[in-house]
Parts: sequence; structure tokens; C-alpha cells
Amino acid sequence: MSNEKNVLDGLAENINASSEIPEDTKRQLISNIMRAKEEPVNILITGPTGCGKSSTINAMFNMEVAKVGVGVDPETMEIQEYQLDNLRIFDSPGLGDGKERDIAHSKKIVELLHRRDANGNALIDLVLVIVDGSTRDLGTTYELIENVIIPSLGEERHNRLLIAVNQADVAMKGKHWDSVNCRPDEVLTAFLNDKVRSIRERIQTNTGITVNPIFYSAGYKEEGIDQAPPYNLSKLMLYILKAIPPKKRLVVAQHANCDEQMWKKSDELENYQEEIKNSLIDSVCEGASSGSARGGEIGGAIGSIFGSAGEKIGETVGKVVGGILGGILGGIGGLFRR
Ligand SMILES: Nc1nc2c(ncn2[C@@H]2O[C@H](COP(=O)(O)OP(=O)(O)OP(=O)(O)O)[C@@H](O)[C@H]2O)c(=O)[nH]1
Ligand SMILES: [Mg+2]
Repeated sequence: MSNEKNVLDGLAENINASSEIPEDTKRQLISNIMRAKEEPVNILITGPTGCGKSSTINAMFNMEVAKVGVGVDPETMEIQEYQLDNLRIFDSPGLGDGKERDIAHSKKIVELLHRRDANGNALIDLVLVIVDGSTRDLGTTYELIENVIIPSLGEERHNRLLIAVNQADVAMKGKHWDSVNCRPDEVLTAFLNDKVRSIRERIQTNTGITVNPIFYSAGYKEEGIDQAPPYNLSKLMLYILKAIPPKKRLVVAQHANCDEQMWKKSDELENYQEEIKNSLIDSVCEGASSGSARGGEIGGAIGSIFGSAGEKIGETVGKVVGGILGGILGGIGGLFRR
């Protein structure tokens, strides 16, 4: 059932077997990988009924964890918890299910956001609010973000909130979606950019908080019909990885969906695969030094963490680790395998 041992142990084994990485560096890298086994990550995914929370969780992660709604009844009435080793995902209904239910849902979300771990840190690392891109009525979504979530985020309010507009494919009722190439045309792209900009400006004005929403499509499945693949799911994964500390990134990425198709379609504003790879290399190499180079100095770029004297070693290690990650991470790794 668990594939944590496979991914992280496999990563450690491959690093250990590499002849290109100095021994002392290996020890540091392996200890970083083993740390990812202990490090808990808790993500709250919320948004109104039918926005695509379950579809998103299923597309991103390696297990059919969440039931996708087909009927008229909301599928997710309570906060559901899905545990993939030490990655925990909370799936909570947003608002818009009637006054009484809204109050009950709000209370549960507020309670969850105030929960602390044994060290007194916020339990929830990240809140991902999913916006239903197919509707114009964002009233209940704003209510949820501005009056329920943001006031409960405390000190960490600036970086614990992500907003993603789902169902990009049907944002204009299916018009302007190129279903052959699975991407929005220029008109739909402009429409979606406008949508994320207006969400950003509205939240900025009303709360002073800056969020940079993205848009994507979780794709969908129907009985007996092939799945329409997701769009910008790699972008969403990168958005999440960048928002959590490097030491927690492997915890999330190890459970990424094995199916390469999930990750392929994206806008080309950035090379998301490359960025995901770099963010994971940082995660594995955090704090590593070549021994002779300045220890403990952590830079964003792989070369710099080894100091200028160790730049060459840093580069080699980065390449080796990137190659190993590509080999071991299943579908998402397949995208950056050489
Ligand atoms: N076209 C399209 N349909 C989607 C997308 N994401 C989800 N859906 C469909 O929207 C419906 C609702 O999706 P769910 O994933 O169940 O939504 P949810 O937010 O989990 O809903 P509740 O659990 O009821 O709150 C399903 O029929 C999905 O197939 C998408 O990106 N594009
Ligand atoms: Mg659901």
C-alpha cells in the first residue's frame, strides 16, 4: 500500500551507490531524505461543492483517495482526511450549502486552522482554496477566503494561502477550449488571466493579503470514457512545493501521481518540470557542503550551496540527484528523466 519506502529508500540507495558524490556529502543528502520520512505535511483543500476538490486530489496523488461527485448531493459533507504516509490532506466543503451547514463548515475550518502541533506550530502547512472556474458567482468563495480562512491564518497568513481556479476547460462553457491539444485558446487564456487578476485585486483590496492565484483543470473521467487530462497540474504542484519549506517538499512529491499523462499539459510560461526538479534537488541537498567549502550556507542555486570552491562538485551532485529523482518519482519524475 505504502510507496513511501520505495521512493525515499530508493532515492537514498541510489545516492549511496553513486560514485560521483563525495562520501560526506552523501551522508548529508541521505539524512535529508530520511528526515522526509518523519516530517509531517498537512494540507487543507477547500472550496464550494463541485469545484473539483476530489478530482484535484485524485489527479495529483498516487491513489484514488477521494470520491468524485456525480449526483446532485454534495459528496463531502464533513472534513475528510486522506493520509498518504506522513502527507495528510484535509478535504473540506466550502460555503454555499445553506446557512446552517455553512456555519458548521466554517467552524470546522476555523478550528482546524487554529490547531497546533506538539511544537506549537500551526498544524496546517497550507490552505489550497479551489475556485470553480465555470461560475461567475464567487460570492461564497470570497466569503470563505476573506471571513473564514484569512482571519484564522494568524502570523503565517501571507504564505499559507494558495488559490487555484479549476475547470479552466469549461470557464467559457466549453467554448475556446482546444480539446484536441487540451489547452485554452487565446480568448479563453485572456478570460482566465482576467479572472485570476480580479481575484487577486479583490482580496488585496479587502484584506491587504497578496495571493497569486493560478488556473488549471483537474480533468475529468466518465464511466467508460477516457479521462480528459489535466491542464497546468504541474504548475499547481510547483505552486504547492514552492509554498512549503524545502524539507517538506519530498514528502509531497513522493506521492505524485505515477501517470505521466497527468503532468504533461501546461502553459509554457515557465518550464514547470525543470522548476519542480530544482525545488526537489534543493530539498535533497539542503545544507549539504563539500566539506572543504563553506558548510551550512544554503543558497537557492545548487552550485552556491557548496560555496564557490565547491561549485563544480555542487553542479555534479545536482545533476546526479536530479537524474536519480527522475528515475524514482514515477510519472512526475518521468517528465524530467533524461
Ligand atoms: N470539465 C471539468 N470537469 C471537472 C473538472 N474538475 C472536476 N470536474 C467535474 O466536476 C464535478 C465535481 O467534481 P468533484 O471533484 O467531485 O468536486 P468536489 O469539490 O470534490 O465536490 P464535493 O465533494 O461535492 O464538494 C465532477 O463531475 C467532476 O468530474 C475540470 O477541471 N473540468
Ligand atoms: Mg469531493
